[in-house]
Amino acid sequence: MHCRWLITADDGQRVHLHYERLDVESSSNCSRDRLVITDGVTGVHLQTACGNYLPSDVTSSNRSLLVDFYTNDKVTMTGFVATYTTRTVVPGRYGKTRTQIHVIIGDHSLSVFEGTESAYAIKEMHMHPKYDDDRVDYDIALIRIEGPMEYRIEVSPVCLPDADVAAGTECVATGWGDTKDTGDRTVLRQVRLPIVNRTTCGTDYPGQITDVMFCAGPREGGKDTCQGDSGGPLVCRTGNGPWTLYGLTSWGSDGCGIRYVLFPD
Ligand SMILES: [Ca+2]
Repeated sequence: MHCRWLITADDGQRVHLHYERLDVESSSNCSRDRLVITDGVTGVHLQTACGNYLPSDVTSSNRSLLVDFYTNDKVTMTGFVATYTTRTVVPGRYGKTRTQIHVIIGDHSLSVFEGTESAYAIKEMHMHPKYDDDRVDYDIALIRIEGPMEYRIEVSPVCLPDADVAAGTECVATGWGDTKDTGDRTVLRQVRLPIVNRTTCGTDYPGQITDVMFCAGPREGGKDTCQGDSGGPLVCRTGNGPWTLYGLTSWGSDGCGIRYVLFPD
């Protein structure tokens, strides 16, 4: 059996779905009975749910939300109860508003549904109050997601530093950004980048490196983050210590793999 509901809000509004109960046959990758939520306008997959765990709330990124319920005739459960509300979009300074984006955790391949992905609506977004568009200072924002996040093998927290990372330390940047045809960008990729001495970086980027930035990457180029990697993490560890988040991919020279990439300090 396949049931479909298309929920459409007025122009400029978003559909917010909240679950009261879920009681659907549990299977790996939800391959049997399942509830599938997609954005009604773009067709972007937002959530697949089965079993008894209450999924997180989900919000459409446009004015409509598509709810598909699939069930075979093998195991019969009581189904699901969900309610929806419509929300007005408040334009933000982020280019996109809070309700136009969602956070996906536990993903690896963007082209394959691996069953490890979970989508979250966004409760709050805070740009750094000192963000400077010209100098690209404080290029960082904080996002609070709706609902609790469960840690598991694909999803774990990262430590935050209490001191600067030393120049020369080999760190790791990750992302789904442009690979300039060096590999498949639909799969999460990583690159090792050494932290660059601040004076060296200031010499190579005269007048552009402020006190709240640092650089990473080999001076000769060849290894870099690229368009689409921005906002992704740069993590470092000392010895066998915990991986710690020191920066986020911010900006670099025109083109990729030419010189260092800059991170907010
Ligand atoms: Ca995937």
